[in-house]
Amino acid sequence: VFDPAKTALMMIDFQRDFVYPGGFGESLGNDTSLLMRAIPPAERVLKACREAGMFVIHTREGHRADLSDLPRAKYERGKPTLHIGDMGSMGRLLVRGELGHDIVEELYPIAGEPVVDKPGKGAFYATDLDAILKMKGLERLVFCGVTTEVCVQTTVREANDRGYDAVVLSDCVASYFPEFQRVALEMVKAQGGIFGWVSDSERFLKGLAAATGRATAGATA
Ligand code: C5J
Repeated sequence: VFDPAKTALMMIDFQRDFVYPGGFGESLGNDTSLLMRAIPPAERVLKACREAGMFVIHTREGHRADLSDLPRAKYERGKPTLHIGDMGSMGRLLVRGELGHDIVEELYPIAGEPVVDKPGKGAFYATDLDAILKMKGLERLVFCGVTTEVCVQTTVREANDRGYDAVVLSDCVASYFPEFQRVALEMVKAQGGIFGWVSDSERFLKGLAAATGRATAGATA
């Protein structure tokens, strides 16, 4: 049971650079097809949330064109064939304004949906996300996005530390590593939901339909 008026849908980093071949994710040696599986269920959730009038926020991981906000410690991570800022087939990897940095068509933001550009893994770090949520009176966050164990989980932890309830929709998040997908979700909900909990798109859509049905019934009663 939840109040859609106090709940935001968080769409984390559904960027071509992570999801499509030729982007940053593939440059790290990953198979991006595993990430593409999250798109259809996330699309259903996004559509339903829009219809219900829920607040939707999108995030994108990336950097300024001059890379002045890219720490050496991040630039040097992994053993990529290309680094952040290098030219790939969809433009410079993880650089704002490039094709690869932007969100896939199926989940593209519409007017009224803020896009939070973040330099880190967590969406609260060095962004105005907390201010937006507080301004809108939002207390609960529903998570879709990629990747489960990196930017999604980091943001869920940050959210809980800041006093937000967080639920992750298991089929709407994805990892390049099936084992990480499983354990990342286990971690969230272990110990009675140590920093969040886990649901899936079907259960969420049922809950949303019930909540909006109740709201409509209340309004017409
Ligand atoms: C990664 C992300 N995996 N959005 N970023 O580097 O999870």
